[in-house]
Amino acid sequence: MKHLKTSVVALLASASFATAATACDITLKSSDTHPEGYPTVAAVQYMGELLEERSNGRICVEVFHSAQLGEEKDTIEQTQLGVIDLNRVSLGPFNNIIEETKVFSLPYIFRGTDHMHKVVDGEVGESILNEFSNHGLVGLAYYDGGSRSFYNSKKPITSIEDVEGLKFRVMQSDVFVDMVSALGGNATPLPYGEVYSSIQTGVIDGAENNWPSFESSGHYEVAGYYTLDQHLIVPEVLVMSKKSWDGLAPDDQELIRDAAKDSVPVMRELWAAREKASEEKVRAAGVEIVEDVDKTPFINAMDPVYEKHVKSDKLKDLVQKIRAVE
Ligand code: GTR
Repeated sequence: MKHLKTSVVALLASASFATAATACDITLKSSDTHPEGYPTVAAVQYMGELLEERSNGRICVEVFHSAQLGEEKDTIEQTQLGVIDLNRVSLGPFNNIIEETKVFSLPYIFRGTDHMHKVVDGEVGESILNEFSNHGLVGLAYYDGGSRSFYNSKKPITSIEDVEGLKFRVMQSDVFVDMVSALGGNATPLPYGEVYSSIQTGVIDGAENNWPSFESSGHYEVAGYYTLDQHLIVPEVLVMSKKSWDGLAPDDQELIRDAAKDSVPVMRELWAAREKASEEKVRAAGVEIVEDVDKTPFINAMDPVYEKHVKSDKLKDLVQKIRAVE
């Protein structure tokens, strides 16, 4: 723990290392939709620091934050093509590409953060990371993505009945479209970067996300009602282009894998701190928070989503294994 704290402090103190990337033999270009300072961005920068140190300055990572390289769906394609080397994304946008990732996008599949950590750190997590290699990618590590809940500009959602007829943006995955439909709402899959203006102009009534994203995106400025129904805990994932990966020596591949894994505990610590800070900021801004919503009707409404998306024996087995993790 002491070691961890020191690492985080070191990371925060060395904000300029990304610019040093130009001196390296290999500079891995990494994408993230979030701004500088967001835990996912800081974690990949930290991974880059480890890599640079352990390769004696040969391998560096340059993080292009704030969607500079594009929206997630497009950057995933670019990563498969080898134009982008590393990509930190939600697992959600992979659902339509890699079937197995759907199990981590099922509403209420995880009982909480501890359960999610145990699952992604265990056999199921490893097996899903391995699936990426059949799709031009290498799965390196899971990061935290908190619990996602609904927010909107119209009214407080105090029960499932309030969802009826509301228009929500979801990430680009059929699982989330069906999830909102099952609750009686209407879902529109949209890129993250279009959500703010879409709420502002009334194209949609709201969206759903965790505290840090709700805050850092500024969505709380245009959607003043947030209901903590916590329907999703979708892990984030750090992937590498298989094209870039295959061009590296096995020893360097190992360095990358290890640096990615070693960034996970640091990320979890940064995440926990940012969740608190974002919550404070949103509350201070006067957003109306519904905390005590009865989740049971939300959970019960999800049966059709499971029926539709958990069809094959493989997915059924994965769901069973996730549930069995204590
Ligand atoms: C965030 C996640 C992003 C992105 C975004 C979204 O929580 O960190 O990777 O997926 O949600 O809703 O598009």
